[in-house]
Amino acid sequence: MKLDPATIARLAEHLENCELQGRDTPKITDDHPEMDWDDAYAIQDEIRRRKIARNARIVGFKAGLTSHAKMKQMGVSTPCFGFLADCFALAEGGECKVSELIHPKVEPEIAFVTKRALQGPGCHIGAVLAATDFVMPAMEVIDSRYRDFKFDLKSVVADNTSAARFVVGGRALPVGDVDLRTVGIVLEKNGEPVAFGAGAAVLGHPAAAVAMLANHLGARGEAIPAGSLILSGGITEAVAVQAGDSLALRVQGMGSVGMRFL
Ligand code: 0L1
Ligand code: MG
Repeated sequence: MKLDPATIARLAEHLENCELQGRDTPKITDDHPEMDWDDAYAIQDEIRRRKIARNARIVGFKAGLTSHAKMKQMGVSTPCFGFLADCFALAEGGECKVSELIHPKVEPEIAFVTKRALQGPGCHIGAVLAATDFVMPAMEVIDSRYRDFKFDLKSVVADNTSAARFVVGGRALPVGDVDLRTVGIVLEKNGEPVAFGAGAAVLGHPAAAVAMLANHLGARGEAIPAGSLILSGGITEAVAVQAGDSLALRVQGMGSVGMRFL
């Protein structure tokens, strides 16, 4: 690690305040170009610790930048991982307040809910499918705290991978009842289809993203607990939204999930 504990705590407080106050900031590597991956995840961990200290519950995890479309959109080549707190969750069909956010975008995703703990190293798609209770359609609202989306991957990891809000809905299916590689999705904005894809856009199979997450956590001495909700990553590019927009995600055989931006 290159940053001292006081700097990590200060950067975590700064980024979390930006999140809570809906204001942007230059990317933190501008002032700390020496920052390494351990520093980036330590800042994210400190944000998680701050939320838990205020009685937030950690309900799961997210994988980000798991599709080629997202990697190309963001100019990066590796996935990243973050956590999900209960305060990020929106009701199905509910409202997302744009005034609380900076520049939100929506990603169509497949959510996994685990019935058994998963821990790397050596976690693979088969282990993920065996440990999955059910899968559901999900939309993630990402909201990078970095001004004009100008960031690098370490800054993004420190910023909890732009996590802001999420909604799950539709049909909760046993994972054996759907082929997550070929399942088709349509994302609609104000009734118009704006993005299309299939599950295989996420690392060939969305469960591969969950396996990567388990291996990432295992390398840090952590696991995915039973009962976790995991967002496996955007199947398409993220779609920018503004107040007044209605978004719906339709997933073949799994129903739909929606939300409105106010
Ligand atoms: O969920 C994600 O794919 C996170 C992406 C992080 C970068 C961004 O803000 O687009
Ligand atoms: Mg995402």
